[in-house]
Amino acid sequence: MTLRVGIIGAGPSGMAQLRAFESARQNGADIPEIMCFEKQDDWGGQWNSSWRTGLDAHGEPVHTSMYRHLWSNGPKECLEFSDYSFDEHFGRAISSFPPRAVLFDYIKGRVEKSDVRKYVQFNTVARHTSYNPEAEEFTLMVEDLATGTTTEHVFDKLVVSTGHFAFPSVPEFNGINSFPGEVLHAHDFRGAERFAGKNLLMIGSSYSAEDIGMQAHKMGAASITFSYRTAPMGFDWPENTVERPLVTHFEGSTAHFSDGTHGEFDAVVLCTGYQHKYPFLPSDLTLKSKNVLYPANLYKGVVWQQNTNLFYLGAQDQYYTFNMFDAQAWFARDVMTGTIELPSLAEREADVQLWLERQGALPDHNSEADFQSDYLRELIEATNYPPFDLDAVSQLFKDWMGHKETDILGYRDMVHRSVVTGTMATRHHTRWLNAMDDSLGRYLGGPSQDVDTGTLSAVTGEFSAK
Ligand code: FAD
Ligand code: NA7
Repeated sequence: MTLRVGIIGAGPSGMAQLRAFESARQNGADIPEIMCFEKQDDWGGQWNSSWRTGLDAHGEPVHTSMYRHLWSNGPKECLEFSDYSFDEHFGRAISSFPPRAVLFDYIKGRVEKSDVRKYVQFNTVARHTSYNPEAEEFTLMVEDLATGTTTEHVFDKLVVSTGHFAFPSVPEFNGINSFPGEVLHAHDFRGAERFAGKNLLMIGSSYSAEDIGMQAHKMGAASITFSYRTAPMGFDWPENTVERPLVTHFEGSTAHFSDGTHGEFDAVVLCTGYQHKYPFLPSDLTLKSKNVLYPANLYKGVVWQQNTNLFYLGAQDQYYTFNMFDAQAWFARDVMTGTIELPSLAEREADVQLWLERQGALPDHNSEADFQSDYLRELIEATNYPPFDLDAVSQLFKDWMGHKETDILGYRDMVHRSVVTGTMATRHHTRWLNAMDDSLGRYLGGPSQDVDTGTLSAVTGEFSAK
């Protein structure tokens, strides 16, 4: 009987799984029966952004956490598909840090060129899964959100690619319930325009805090205060930005910090991360993890240890994104079809332990990038995913992190070289700080319509303010 594969979620990870099978088909292989379920009306996951917050038109939790004016927070050269380059998609060189719409266009371009959309049922949410160990089959119940009709499907292999940045982690702070201004989690942030002239408190010290804080600066916030739990980010912030240790409590619009300082704020954005949440899975198949580079219980970061018919894609914290999902999808495909034979549970456990020990000893961000590069190396070496120079990408990550240290507002103006095509990125026509139109047309269009009058960028010092 033909293998039956179910894929839940058609974000970049689910799209990678579809592409992996398509690539095998193009190489002459027989491929399984595939069904992919996507609760939104289009693919692209986080990149298929929405103005909505809370519940969507069907009463489902809104998935995306992306927002207006979101530009890539890492060089595009670090996430480039090795079988579909930026040059191939755009027909010319572009800059290294494109806005959301441009990256969305890129990931859609690859799958639109293959005939894989037919596998995806849109507006269809996974509701419930059970596993029959005797038959070695999953039964997945899905709901067609347009009609409310539920149906059951039986699969030999199940791929969970629903992402893990959609269900916010929202801690409690004493007195926050009487804070008179706006309090929101980063998941519900859609644009910083309304923070112009406001004093803003951001709790958290990772990517969301940094980016939303600097968006607010870009849009004219009066001041930005970051409150950290473990360690400050320590960038060379603009003058209106400070870092404080954790909030101890709120009194009205005043936040008190653990170093004894306090401040008055108009709005609070909780940039406190996300929960892994898989409400359609039984507890014995559910990944429970923090946002880490190597979640326990997944062999090669992909295969569920106690049931090797279950696969998770994109479940780790991400330096690499699109190309890592590819490496995982190619690996998962080959395990599913038997091309890769899995070792025993004890051997898999020993392998996971080695990675966990190494993860536990990572001293800094540079070693984290190397760690994830080595992880990709293992996956790619095991499959026929087109290899690319992972050491060179690791170096790109380190250059990027160095640029952020030098100039947190200017690192996106830097250019990097593709390891896939050797093409050097072009400088964008408008510096990030002054780019106020993040549309695809504007990005690909001509010279600046924006008044390019920002502060001189320390990284890209060659620009002169006009
Ligand atoms: P997602 O993109 O989250 O896609 C999961 C899909 O599963 C969604 O389409 C969702 O609708 C669907 N789904 C969920 N539950 C169900 C269900 N029960 N039934 C059916 N379908 C379901 N990465 C970068 O490379 N560069 C960036 O600049 C960048 N910025 C980011 C900014 C933010 C605010 C966030 C949150 C993430 C950012 N990322 C960035 C990382 C991003 O997570 C990845 O790029 C990528 O989107 C992950 O792909 P995924 O398919 O694993 O998950
Ligand atoms: P991350 O990277 O998971 O970071 C979460 C942050 O939230 C991190 O700084 C945490 O501090 C902080 N946090 C978590 N819980 C608390 C509490 N209770 N109090 C204070 N601070 C807390 O999530 P992001 O949203 O920044 O990034 C996720 C993705 O979105 C990422 O891939 C980006 O590309 C965009 P800690 O350091 O653990 O003390």
